[in-house]
Amino acid sequence: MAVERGLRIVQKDADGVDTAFREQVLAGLAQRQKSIPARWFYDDEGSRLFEAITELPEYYPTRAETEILRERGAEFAAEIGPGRVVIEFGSGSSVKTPHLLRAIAPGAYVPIDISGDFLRQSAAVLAGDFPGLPVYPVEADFTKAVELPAQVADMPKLGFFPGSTIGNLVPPSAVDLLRSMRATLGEGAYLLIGMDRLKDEATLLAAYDDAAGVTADFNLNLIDRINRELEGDMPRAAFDHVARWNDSLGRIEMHLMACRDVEFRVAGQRFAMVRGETIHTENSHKYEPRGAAMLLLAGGWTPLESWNDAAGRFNVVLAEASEPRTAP
Ligand code: AVJ
Repeated sequence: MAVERGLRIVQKDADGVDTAFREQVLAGLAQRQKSIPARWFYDDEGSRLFEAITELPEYYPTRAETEILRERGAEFAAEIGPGRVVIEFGSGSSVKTPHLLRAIAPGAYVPIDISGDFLRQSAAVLAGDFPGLPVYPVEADFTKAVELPAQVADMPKLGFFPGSTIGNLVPPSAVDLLRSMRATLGEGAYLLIGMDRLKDEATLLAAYDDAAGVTADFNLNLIDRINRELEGDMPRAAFDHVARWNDSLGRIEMHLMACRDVEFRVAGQRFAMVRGETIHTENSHKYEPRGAAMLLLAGGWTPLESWNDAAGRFNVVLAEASEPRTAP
C-alpha cells in the first residue's frame, strides 16, 4: 500500500508500518554512532513544532530569509527578468513564495512536493492570490530528476529552494541534490537558493536550543513517533535534547543524549545506550559565500549574485546552470 505523506511516497506493510522509517531507524540505531535521518522529524506534530520554531525569538533564519525576499525584490527582478516559470522544490506551505512571485512577474509557478494533499491545498491558496498566474503542482520526490509539466517545457526556468534545507545534507548529498535540480531544470535555468551563514557560536546554539524548549520538543518528538509507529518503548525522560556546534565541519548538530544508562526495544529489537551516548538526529550546515559557491559549482550551478539580510545572517544566492564542462 502506498500513501503520500511527509517527504516521500510512503510504503506501508500489512501492519500499516512505514517500512522506510522502520528500516532507517533500525539501521541507524545499530551504528556505533547512532543516527536517524532528520526527515523523520516531520510527522504532524513535528511539522507543527517546526512552524512554532520559525516564530521563536532565537530562530533567526526564517525571519532573515523573509527579509531578503521581501526587500530585495527589485534586484531579483533586474537579474532574473520576467516570464520565467518558478519551480519550487519542497514547496510545503509556500509561505515565502508570494514575495518572490510579486517581485519578478513569473510566467508560471510549479510547486514540487512529495506530500500531495498539502501541495494541492497550498497551490490552490496561492493560485487564488495570483489570478492569471498558471499554477501546475507536481507531486514528486525532487531528490531525483522530475519531469516538468508539458505546459512549461519551453519556458525559461527559475528553481527556488528556500529555507536553508540544503544545509540538512552532508556535502556529497547536497551536491547530488543540486545535480538532480540541474537535470530537472536544464540548460539556461537559474536557481535561487537560501543558505544560512556562519556566525558566532552563541547565536547558532541558541537558535537550536531555545529558552522555551520548543526545539527540544521537536527533537524529542522523534522518540514519541518511534514509540507510536514502531512499537518502541524508549523512555522519553531518559533523553536530553543537545545542540552542538561542530566547528571543523561547519555545522550545528542535534542529538538525543541518554542522561542515564538505558535499554529499550524498537520493532522487536533490543538496544542499549550508556549515559552520555547520543543518537545524532540532524545536521544544519552553515556556509560562507566561498563555501556556498564551491558547493553550487560542484552541483552544476555557477553563482551570479547573492543577497544578505541587513544583519548578515543569511544568504540568498542566484546561480545559473553551468555549461557542460570544457576545462578540467
Ligand atoms: C528547516 C532544515 C532549515 O536546519 O534550521 C530547525 C530545521 N531544526 N531547528 C534548520 C530545524 C531545528 C531547519 N531547516
